[in-house]
Amino acid sequence: MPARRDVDVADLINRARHADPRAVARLISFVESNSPLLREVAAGLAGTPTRAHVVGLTGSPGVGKSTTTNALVSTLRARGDRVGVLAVDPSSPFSGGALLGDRIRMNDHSSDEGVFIRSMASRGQLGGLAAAVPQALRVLDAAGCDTILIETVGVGQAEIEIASLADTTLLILAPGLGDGIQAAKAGVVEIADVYLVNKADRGGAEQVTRDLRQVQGMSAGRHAGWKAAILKASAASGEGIEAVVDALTAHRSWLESSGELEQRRRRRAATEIEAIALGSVRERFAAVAGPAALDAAATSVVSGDTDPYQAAEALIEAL
Ligand SMILES: Nc1nc2c(ncn2[C@@H]2O[C@H](COP(=O)(O)OP(=O)(O)OP(=O)(O)O)[C@@H](O)[C@H]2O)c(=O)[nH]1
Ligand SMILES: [Mg+2]
Repeated sequence: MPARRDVDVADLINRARHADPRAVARLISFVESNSPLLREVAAGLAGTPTRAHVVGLTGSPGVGKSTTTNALVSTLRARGDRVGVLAVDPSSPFSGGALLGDRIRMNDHSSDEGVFIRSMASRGQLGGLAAAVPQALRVLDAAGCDTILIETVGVGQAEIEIASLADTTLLILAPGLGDGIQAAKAGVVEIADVYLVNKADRGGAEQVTRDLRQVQGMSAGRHAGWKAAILKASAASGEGIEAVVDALTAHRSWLESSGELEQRRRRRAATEIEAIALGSVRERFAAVAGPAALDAAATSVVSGDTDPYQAAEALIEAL
């Protein structure tokens, strides 16, 4: 690896714009490791609005997110799309991308030049994944991806947040996991734009569909103008996946015609800016209020020389 000063960011971006997979990988690794070069990268990528349709896939462990991602990539490729896949693990700060990479079953597409596959874990990025994911999306967008699939691991608040960074959220469920009820509890039913009951080749898919319809009837949905379709498929064989792609495309059209796309993207940018700003404040705070400074302030509070509000003010002033 060359030293940092040897990196020609402009050249990397130029190569990424020409869909060079190594340049794309390099830029996303800057995002993942919170490289000091990121600001330069972000500045270089600005100036072109996002083109790609960003689809977030979420669902409990084992429902078939990776298998579905793989099947969607096949169908999208057959339709002539260039596809980006971002596998995100918000819950494991230490595993890094490598472990996660093992979990994505993308072998079918590893030699396809029209597919970019990257994985990211939350390794201390400034602003966390809320800031990092949009930047990775920009890199994939610059590389000309028509569709970008974000696969998150597990269903929890963090995963919901990541999925919400997408234009379209696909919630996957499967029979045998008590999934309809689980999804309702986790509050994910509200954020979905399309539902997929996977493993339809197994018994119980009908029941999950019925449960889901019931939960859907009780929830407000993400937007009044769009009623999320409930589809069934077997991602493992690919059966029903064409219809999923159609539903995703229909949602994209609706987003555009309703003005919702613009709104979602503004919300996404607002979240991203906030995450970067707060991350930066936190970093600066850590610099002035290291363990020693904090310890000294704590000692004054304990001894009664000052009160905690005054002590906090003094630290904030030092920013
Ligand atoms: N019968 C059947 N099995 C499937 C189908 N799709 C996926 N599976 C199997 O379900 C298991 C889990 O699939 P994954 O795609 O890894 O699920 P995931 O949601 O990505 O799992 P995590 O990443 O661990 O949360 C695997 O053994 C798949 O082969 C399907 O359509 N039918
Ligand atoms: Mg998976």
